[in-house]
Amino acid sequence: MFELPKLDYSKSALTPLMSEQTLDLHHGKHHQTYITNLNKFIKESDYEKLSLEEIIKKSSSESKAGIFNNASQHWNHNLFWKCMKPGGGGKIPSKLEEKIKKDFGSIEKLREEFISAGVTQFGSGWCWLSVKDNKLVVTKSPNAENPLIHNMKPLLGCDVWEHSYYLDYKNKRPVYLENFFDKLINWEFVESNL
Ligand code: MN3
Repeated sequence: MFELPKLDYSKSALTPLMSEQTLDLHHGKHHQTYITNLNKFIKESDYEKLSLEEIIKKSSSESKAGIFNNASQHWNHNLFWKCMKPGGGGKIPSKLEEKIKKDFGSIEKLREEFISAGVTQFGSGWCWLSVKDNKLVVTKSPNAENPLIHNMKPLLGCDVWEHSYYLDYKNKRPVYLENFFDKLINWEFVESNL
């Protein structure tokens, strides 16, 4: 049985960039619902004994949409909560900074590509910084889809479903993404995923 992970910060700790009300609903209701559904779908099936990543890959290859969507969203949100911290953004640790400069040219270029991926994801989805064949890449994905199924290892993910920003930013998804990148990212955590 999968369980809702605790946040590493209080629900009010990211205010005003991400409000307590948003975290209450997003973590307490939306994320919990994915977990409740996942547990229900895999109960007494051959998925029950697999790890979350194994469930994502198997359900993707078998086109089991119900299992895939809920398993992938559980994984995505686990990453998302850890990618943020109070007083985030700012200086990127040196090992990750060097890798970003090597693969993107500059931090500014990564910022531009990452925000653009999130802004241009039509409808619900995610934008990502991942490693593919040893190189850092920015991608976007619709709905629950996760870079893992395309043989990438996500280091950083931002949720651009409306439930992630609408209470705090209304329709201004670009401002949400700028604040996420500049003031919320836990770069030490992102580097630890390298
Ligand atoms: Mn979400």
